[in-house]
Amino acid sequence: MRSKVRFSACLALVVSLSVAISGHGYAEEMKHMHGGSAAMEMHHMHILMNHGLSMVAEGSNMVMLAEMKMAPGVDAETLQHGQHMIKEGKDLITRVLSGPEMMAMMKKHAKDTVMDYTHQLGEAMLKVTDILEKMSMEDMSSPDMMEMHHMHTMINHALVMAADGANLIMLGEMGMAGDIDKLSIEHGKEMMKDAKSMVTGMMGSKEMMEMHAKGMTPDKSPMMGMSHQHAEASMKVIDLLSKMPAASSK
Ligand SMILES: [Cu+2]
Repeated sequence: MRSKVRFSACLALVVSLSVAISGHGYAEEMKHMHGGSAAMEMHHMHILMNHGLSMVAEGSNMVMLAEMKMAPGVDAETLQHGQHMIKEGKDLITRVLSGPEMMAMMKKHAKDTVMDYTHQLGEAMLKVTDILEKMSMEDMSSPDMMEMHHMHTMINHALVMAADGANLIMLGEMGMAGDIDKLSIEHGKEMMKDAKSMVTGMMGSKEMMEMHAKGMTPDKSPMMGMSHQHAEASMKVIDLLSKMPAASSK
């Protein structure tokens, strides 16, 4: 009896030791489970890019908030932080798209559909970033300008929702956590749907139509023109995010 106990204790020690030692082996096994490392590695890149996009959107919202000049004590810092977020977010997206990890992946997987998708997504993200960088937030003088900037804030929020939604879908599709994966995927899809309807709702809103009727059409008002470019480019990103290939595909 005693030898049996000793034997099991010894076995437990051996098992736990080998688990600790074979961390690398576990990683290899995960790669195997997910049908090769390429898809998994690409999805981790997508998560980083999504984070970059969220940083840009949140940064832009902070810049607008600061330009609304409602809190003199903190506006300067808010503005600075917002601009910093936009820059860092953009740098992260660019870094993922053209860094050494991507270059190494390109050697083997340049022709994979996932790779093609990733670069389309990256391009669309950088387009929105470019628009937000160029958008002047300084003029909040009229109620119309204020209204437009509130719409930009909502559309930036839709970008964050879509990025979070895509992350939840990817996480669920990685199939690492059993039953809860299903909820993760479902909730991610809902976020994506809500993000889309937020953009279309905003662009087709009564307030937007009223501004157009007053003569502030995209061709006559530069800020309205910017607003429409921003919404269009954001919709492109959200659309691409909702078509993200499954975590197991190549
Ligand atoms: Cu408009």
